[in-house]
Amino acid sequence: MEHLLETAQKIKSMEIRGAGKIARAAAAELRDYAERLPTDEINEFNEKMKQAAEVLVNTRPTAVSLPNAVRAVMRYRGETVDEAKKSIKKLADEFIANSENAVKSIGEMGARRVRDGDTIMTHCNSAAAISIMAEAHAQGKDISVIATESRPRLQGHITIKQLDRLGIKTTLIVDSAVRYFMKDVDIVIMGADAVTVNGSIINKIGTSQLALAAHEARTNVIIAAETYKFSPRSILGELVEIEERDSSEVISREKLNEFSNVSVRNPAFDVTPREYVDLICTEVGAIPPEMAYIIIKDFLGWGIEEINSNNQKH
Ligand code: RUB
Repeated sequence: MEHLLETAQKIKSMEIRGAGKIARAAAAELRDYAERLPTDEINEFNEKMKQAAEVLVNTRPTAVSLPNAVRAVMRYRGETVDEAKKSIKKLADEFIANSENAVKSIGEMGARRVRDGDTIMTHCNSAAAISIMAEAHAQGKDISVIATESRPRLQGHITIKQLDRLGIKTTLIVDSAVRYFMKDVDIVIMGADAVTVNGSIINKIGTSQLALAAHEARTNVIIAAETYKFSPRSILGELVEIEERDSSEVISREKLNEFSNVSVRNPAFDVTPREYVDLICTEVGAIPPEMAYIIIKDFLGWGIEEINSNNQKH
């Protein structure tokens, strides 16, 4: 359990972060955990796997990719521990490979929407969104990017580092400057932690503000999201839980203690309504947000009964 708890801690503390990476890390951890389990008794093995799955799912509440990845691996079958381990390995490896391919396909599809000379605005750090920018740049399109800092955890610094390595001209701005610069922007490209059945996008706090500014300026907003970021449980009417993180990410405890009447709120994500989103780029096609239901029903491969009987969140 020790290694599994370490991985869980890395996800909690955001050493491993970003919805896609979290999902792949969880799938890999379940596979390796199963491999290490010493028992030959299948019931005990299954029980231990269930506990491990629960530990991983409970690390961060918002990225639906996490329970979806865990679910994909926990569909394993086996009469014996050996069979179960083989099945888990196959499912986890498949999930990871599909996920990596999905990010690549999204890049290829999304790059078609980027024109030569475009200025792109992005928020936070999304591998799927960056895949689009990287592909457009690789195709020889002369693009530049405006990247927000993404307070409080400054994931924008990861983004500018990655774009710089790719040789893409990038401008770093503070989050509150998005509307100021919107007039210079041709297209907004961001990622998602979750997409609900009504086409709402859950992504890093500030995403909805940026989308609102883009909507006002009639600038297109593209969301890059693999199908495993769509929330099956939203079909049942459930809302995606928005993670609220510690106040120390915003202001030091010491500073906060100087005040008597001040509290801090630190939601990590917000919800962008579908009206502000032009297109969601998934690996199975670029869709209008109104079509989220089809992705959940036809591509995620979950039956309603299965969703209903699953007690895990999302
Ligand atoms: C990351 C974030 C990213 C999405 C998509 O939040 O909001 O935009 O997870 O990322 P955090 P990707 O840093 O809190 O995990 O496309 O890499 O899956």
